[in-house]
Amino acid sequence: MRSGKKQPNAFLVSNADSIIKDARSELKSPARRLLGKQILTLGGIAMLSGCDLSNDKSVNTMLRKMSFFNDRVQALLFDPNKMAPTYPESMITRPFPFNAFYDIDDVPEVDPATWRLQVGGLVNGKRSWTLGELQAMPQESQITRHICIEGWSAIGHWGGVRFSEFLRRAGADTTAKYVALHCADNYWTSIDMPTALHAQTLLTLTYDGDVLPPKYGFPAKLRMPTKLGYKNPKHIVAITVTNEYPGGYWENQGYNWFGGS
Ligand SMILES: Nc1nc2c(c(=O)[nH]1)N[C@H]1C(S)=C(S)[C@@H](COP(=O)(O)O)O[C@H]1N2
Ligand SMILES: [Mo]
Repeated sequence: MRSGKKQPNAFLVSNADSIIKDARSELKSPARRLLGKQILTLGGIAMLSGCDLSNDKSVNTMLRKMSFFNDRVQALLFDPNKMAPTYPESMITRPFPFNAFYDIDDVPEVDPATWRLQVGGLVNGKRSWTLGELQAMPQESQITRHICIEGWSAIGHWGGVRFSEFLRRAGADTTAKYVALHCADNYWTSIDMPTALHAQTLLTLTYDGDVLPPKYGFPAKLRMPTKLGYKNPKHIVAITVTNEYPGGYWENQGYNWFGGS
């Protein structure tokens, strides 16, 4: 790895603020006002989380509890039938930005001849898929906005297999809680099942009509316009359907797990 490694510290420092801000904006929706604005003071949060906030440890415990609370609120608010905005071809961002936890020179080289997509966990008959098999499945495409937590967004054009269709073919237990996605660069993330089954969640094999280039995640990237950039794994090699919380590379360093956009 080279110098381009990023640290999540700045995010952690502003975590308290952003969690409170998130919670406030959740409450803007009329349905959520029931909860009452009065809890959204530090004192209210202390009461809600049962922490006295008198030292760093209790502040950390409070933040962790608020973060899980935030995940649950986001999961409750997620509408499986609501589509993320789509855009005309003229609005595609060119060139589309590259981002990873390393520099572009360190993008993993995946050999399509030997690459397999393993599917395991709560599936009916664990097996692996070749790139040819995925390419032979019905393909869809989308022009959607990718939003990175680091402060940029860009509109891109991805094509591939609807993930709910892939999960069906893979015999996944769609009543399970989580789908974990493991990548060739040892990155990993995990998502809730309702998002996995969302109509715009796409196991992408192409970018802008061509085979997905290495920098954008060759051979397969899970694209979810309903989730922030770090929830969209590139170079996927294995998928696990599970009821055990799998976390993720950035999520385990303080990024919000639900990561809705
Ligand atoms: N395998 C892998 N997937 C990843 C990442 C990574 O470092 N490795 N970074 C994530 C982040 S933070 C972003 S913003 C997007 C960037 O995707 P792009 O390079 O196609 O723009 O990939 C996401 N998926
Ligand atoms: Mo990102």
